[in-house]
Amino acid sequence: MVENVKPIASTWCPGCGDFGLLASLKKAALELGIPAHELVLVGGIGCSGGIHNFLDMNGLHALHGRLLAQAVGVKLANPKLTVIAAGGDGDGYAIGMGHFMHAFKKNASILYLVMNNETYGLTKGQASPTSQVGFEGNVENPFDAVLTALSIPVPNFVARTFSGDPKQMTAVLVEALKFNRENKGFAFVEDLSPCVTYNDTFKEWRAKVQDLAKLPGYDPTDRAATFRMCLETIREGKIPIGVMHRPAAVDPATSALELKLLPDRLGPAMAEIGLEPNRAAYAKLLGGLA
Ligand SMILES: Cc1ncc(C[n+]2csc(CCOP(=O)(O)OP(=O)(O)O)c2C)c(N)n1
Ligand code: SF4
Ligand SMILES: [Mg+2]
Repeated sequence: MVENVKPIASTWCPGCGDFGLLASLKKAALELGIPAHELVLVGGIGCSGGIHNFLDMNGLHALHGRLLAQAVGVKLANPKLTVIAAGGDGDGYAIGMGHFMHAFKKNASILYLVMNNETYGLTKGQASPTSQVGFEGNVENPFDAVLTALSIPVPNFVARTFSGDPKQMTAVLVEALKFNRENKGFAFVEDLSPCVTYNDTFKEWRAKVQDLAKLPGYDPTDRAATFRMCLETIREGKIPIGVMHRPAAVDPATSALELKLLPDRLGPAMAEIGLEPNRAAYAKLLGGLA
């Protein structure tokens, strides 16, 4: 008999920003009525990546910085699944940076959630690529993932949320999951999720976040205009949040990459391997082992 091994009780510190994302993700999945067996969460390595252990859905821990490759693999194997990759700023923007950039180009219909706390929480608070100058001796300027995402002209979904604003976060996650389930392409959501133990930015971020939807001229279908709005908001000492890009129209048959999840492609997990040409390929493979 296979025993249920999860969800387990959370191992996060009380007050960790990641709890906000966990709660909003559950609400969004419930609101869309997504059955648990249709959901897969591929977690990165870090406090954030442990999120799949606390959810009653299929999940796995990927290698550090490699969760996107594994999440795209899961989606290709069975395109009917709703696949979420979730990890930290260290996982995604340091060791995983190469995969991060290419995920936008590939444009597979998965949701990538990054819990950005501007530090390596799990390994006890070292500087990460998003750390401010001066944090733990950091002398480099912080990396801005949303600006980078906006610079890649693909009809994808890009947003930033804040763990201190669960209402906005749930609305964004509902939209992102819908985008994926309609096979429209890659959805990237960065959540500002403070690490209360090593870098407690809750108060500072609450005072600084600026929902772009509240500014005049906001149009998330206009990538260049949103990019400029982000830069201006940053120049004013604020942190832009909200939906940063939402394509005006998407043709699912042509938008997603070469790894296109075309309606007539089943994916290996769904294919009948007893039929040609799979039978011949399988026999050849077995022959090679003889
Ligand atoms: C290949 C490899 N290198 C380094 C580590 C050590 N390590 C574990 S988690 C982590 C970074 C965690 O930071 P982040 O991704 O921001 O997650 P957080 O804990 O902040 O949620 C590092 C460097 C590792 N596990 N594997
Ligand atoms: S160390 Fe930081 S990121 Fe990790 S669980 Fe604790 S508060 Fe959250
Ligand atoms: Mg982190």
